[in-house]
Amino acid sequence: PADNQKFSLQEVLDTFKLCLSENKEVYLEQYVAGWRGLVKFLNSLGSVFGFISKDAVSKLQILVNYMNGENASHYATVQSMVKYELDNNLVDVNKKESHPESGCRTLLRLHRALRWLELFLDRLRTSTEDSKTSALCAEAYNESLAQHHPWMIRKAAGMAFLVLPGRQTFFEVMNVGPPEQVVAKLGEALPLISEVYQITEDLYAQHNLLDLP
Ligand code: 1PZ
Repeated sequence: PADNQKFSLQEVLDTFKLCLSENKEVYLEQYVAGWRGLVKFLNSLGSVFGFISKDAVSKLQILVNYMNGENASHYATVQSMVKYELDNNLVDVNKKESHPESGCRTLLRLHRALRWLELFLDRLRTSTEDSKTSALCAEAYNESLAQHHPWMIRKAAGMAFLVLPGRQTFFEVMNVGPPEQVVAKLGEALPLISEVYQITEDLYAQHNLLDLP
């Protein structure tokens, strides 16, 4: 159907809800599905964001290839992926060598972007009618992802932020109804995203994976 490409915050919320197993493992399939929803949203904002969504899509594809590959069973959760790749020396730890596209390093890029999302959505949630989405977005970016990006990317990102739609349009694209409802939905979504982020962050910290090249 035509609205296949249409973003709904509810849908993303649902997939992030399904991300966590009973014992708090992160299912890769739902994680990737959650990101797919976000990419849809990004695409609906315009082609200026193409360079960002392209990178996200190519990283999702790397993960999907592992999930569908011969070692698929090890790529059920982030926890099983980390264990499998580390146990089998499939991760370049200090510099890019024979495994430049490990699942661990690929997911780390998305994980860092999830922190940006958390900060940005929280700013949107607590923003007022006259808030500028570009400023909210830039603040969230500078506090998170920017610290991992070289100058050129930071510049390009900063320029893309400038053409973000205003708060009202932004809320409309989320497809959840009037602003009060968007704010409520964001309040619902944030703890879920935060929990997935924190569990991944703790796992990566525990295994010393937070600086993978
Ligand atoms: C709603 C506005 C969207 C703003 C998104 C904010 C993020 C800006 C990120 C700009 C980076 C795009 C170019 C690619 C950079 C890559 O070099 C890095 C590192 O990967 P490596 O080179 O090491 O393989 N890629 C990333 O940091 C992953 C970025 C994913 C961004 C996904 C954003 C999804 C937005 C959802 C919108 C609701």
